[in-house]
Amino acid sequence: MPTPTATSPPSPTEPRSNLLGDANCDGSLRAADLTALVMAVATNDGGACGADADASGVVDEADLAATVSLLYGAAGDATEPE
Ligand SMILES: [Ca+2]
Repeated sequence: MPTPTATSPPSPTEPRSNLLGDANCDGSLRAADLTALVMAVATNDGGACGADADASGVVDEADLAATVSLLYGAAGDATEPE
């Protein structure tokens, strides 16, 4: 039986994660992505997968807010003041 050299994609239509906010590339959006994004911003490494949550082309603090919105809802009850 052949042994795969890399982890198999979870779905044939989704070879790698393009999910916005999926900063840790695990294919789902959860609190761990926020941690991964904080590290990406802090280390200025450009992030990976969906780290550029606001699709601006750069991974920066704005993506933290965008990821929080994706995670918890932009119209949640913890909205920031204008
Ligand atoms: Ca961005």
